[in-house]
Amino acid sequence: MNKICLITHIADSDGAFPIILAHLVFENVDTFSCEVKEVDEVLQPILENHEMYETIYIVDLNVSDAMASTIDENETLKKKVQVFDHHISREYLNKYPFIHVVDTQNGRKECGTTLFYEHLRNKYANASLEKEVIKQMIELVREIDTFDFLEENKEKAMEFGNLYIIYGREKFIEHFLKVIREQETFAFTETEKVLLEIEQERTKQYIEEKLEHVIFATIRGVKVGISFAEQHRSILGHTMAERFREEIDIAVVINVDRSVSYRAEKEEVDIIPLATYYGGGGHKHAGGSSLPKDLQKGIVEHIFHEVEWGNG
Ligand SMILES: [Mn+2]
Repeated sequence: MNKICLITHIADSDGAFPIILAHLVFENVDTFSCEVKEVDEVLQPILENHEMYETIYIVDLNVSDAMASTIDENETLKKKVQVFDHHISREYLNKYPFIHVVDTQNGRKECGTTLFYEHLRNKYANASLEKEVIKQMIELVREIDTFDFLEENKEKAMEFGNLYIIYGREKFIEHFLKVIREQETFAFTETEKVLLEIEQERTKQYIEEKLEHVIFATIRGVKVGISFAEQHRSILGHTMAERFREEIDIAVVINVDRSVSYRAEKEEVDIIPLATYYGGGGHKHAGGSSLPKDLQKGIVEHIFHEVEWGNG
């Protein structure tokens, strides 16, 4: 079989797990991890060398409309590229036959991993995809990614999400690939339990500290709370939206290294218009947008006023 290319989201376990699935099914696979705004840029050179690949998968991410249209005009590429995404703000891209954006199916919220898993199961007969251990783990990824928790799973799913932080992306992939290959069912090891306990306490403190410094503001008529954080952005956003329910409709978490996250809790609130206005998108209650170009340089100039920039 020829080589497979897989581009996934760099941010979380929903981006990492498709890599595990690909390694289980395919012998020869090149993987690329990036942010939403980087997909076109990462994809461009891959398309130029597409002969190398049998299929080019993009999971938990999407291409721009312009890029999709370019692919659509090329008979070879349009058969070779397959996109599996669950960000509803990109649903309009379903007009292209090779793009599959699914937010909810049979009353269940989907994620990049579940969509890719279903595709692989339908297309390739592979015994490891049918193992109980993989089904259990995929459900945990789905719940942590969509916050669509089954009550009996909630704690486990949150802990599984924390394991991604504890292990880090590469180790997480390596470790759980091994677990799937060697085990029949999923359970935390004794060491993981200890690490999770420590991590849980640390996360709690981190979030409480961040919540003490929330900045309240109104942006485009929406009452928001703003926090600067690099870790636990999803849970921080959710906790902020819950804790300050009276004061705000949307929790904004800015990671100056990466992007802006938006979270909401109230049923009637939709974050998509605000996220879209600032060049992003996502789901009704969770989304993101990119940072302005040169933001970090702007911050440095704001602090130091007189700055001469070095090369590189
Ligand atoms: Mn996702």
